[in-house]
Amino acid sequence: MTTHFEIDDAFIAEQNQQAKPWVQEDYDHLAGQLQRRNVDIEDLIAKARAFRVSVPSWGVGTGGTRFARFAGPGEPRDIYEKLEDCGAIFKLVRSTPAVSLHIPWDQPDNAATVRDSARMRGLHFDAMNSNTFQDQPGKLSYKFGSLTHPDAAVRRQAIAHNLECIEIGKALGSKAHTVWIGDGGNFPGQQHFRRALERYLQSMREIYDALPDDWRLFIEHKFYEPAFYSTVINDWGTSYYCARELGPKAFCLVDLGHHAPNVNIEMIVARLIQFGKLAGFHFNDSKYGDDDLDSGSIKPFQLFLIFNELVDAELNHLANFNPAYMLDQSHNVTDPIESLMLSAVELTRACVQAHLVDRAALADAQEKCDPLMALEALKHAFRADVSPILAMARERAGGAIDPIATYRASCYRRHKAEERPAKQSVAAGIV
Ligand code: RM4
Ligand code: MN
Ligand code: MN
Repeated sequence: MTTHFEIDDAFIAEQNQQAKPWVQEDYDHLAGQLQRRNVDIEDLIAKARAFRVSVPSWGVGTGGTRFARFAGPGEPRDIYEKLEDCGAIFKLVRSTPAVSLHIPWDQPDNAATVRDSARMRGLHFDAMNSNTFQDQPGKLSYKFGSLTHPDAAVRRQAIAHNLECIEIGKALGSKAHTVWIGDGGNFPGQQHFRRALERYLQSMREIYDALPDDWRLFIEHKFYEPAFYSTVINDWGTSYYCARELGPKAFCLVDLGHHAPNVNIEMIVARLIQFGKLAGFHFNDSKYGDDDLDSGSIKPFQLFLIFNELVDAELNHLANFNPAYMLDQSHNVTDPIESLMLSAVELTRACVQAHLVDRAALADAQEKCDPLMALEALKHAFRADVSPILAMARERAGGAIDPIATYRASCYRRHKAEERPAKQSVAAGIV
């Protein structure tokens, strides 16, 4: 039997020893600065330690574009190896204890074994994701749609697949199911808009009815791709309408890449919070479309503004506010483990910065119609470098002060390259 390389806690602690003195110095300095703002740095450490974001199983493999996929060494070849990589991420950053699975990409051969393999690493399962945007061998084609296909037999097949995902999720201990469909049209006239949406609701009702009482159903909208003219669940308004039609267990999931450029996403988030229908997020970043770039890499201020809404809702104890945080990224040119770790760190950063906002000053500026000071209240928090807080929070939780340096020093990827000889693959697209 091959032994599988793991990054052990002693190695992390040893690496931390080297970085600890400067972190402590920066931390002490920041603590003093924050004190002048009447902020206790330990409160922010607590916020950083409480932050959780789930890792997508599909994110640990190298992604790809429509043109090519450049596979990296030691890529995970099955769900167990994906869990190994998720375990390594969790060990180093400590904020990612849950994994979101995609079926059939992660079709478990044996649910109990998969569950044990996760548990062994301190991992559990977050929302399930169905896939009716790709054909499966021997099955009816989704070329012209799935849950909204004109042919009832295709719709039935797509519904059955979603029900199967829920069954798998039950066996794995998941509590939510995310539905994203690629259904739509490439040409004007191709699809009857109203009829397609009616069919969507009909199909989703069956999925909703199969949902256990303590589960939630997440509806994910996206304005284009793979359909390039129209999509059935194109925006948050349509998603909200459907969630309301379906019932109290249905919510709207916001994937940051699924909006037209320059759309005010933080405002969409605020609206969904206000209406008690925010499911949570697929975090990523983008410049042009559904680029699936690393969180915080392109528009860190937007990310901060989104967290500003989330923290505001949290502090106000709003009803139905329990967002699920997940990453949904495609790593084409980086080591996916490194990208996922940094993304988790960037999300924690935005969360901590948002907690730093002087909300009394912000409210005061808003009431006094003082836009400059309102912006300044936000910018003051956004400009703060909270890195020492993030590093210290990780270290106290047993993680790495510098996750990337520790990961590289461990030679994890080289070990995995030896353990996992690559399968021949020339496929484009996300794996
Ligand atoms: C879609 C959407 C879904 C994800 C697939 C792979 O654009 O973001 O959430 O599961 O991509
Ligand atoms: Mn997504
Ligand atoms: Mn997407």
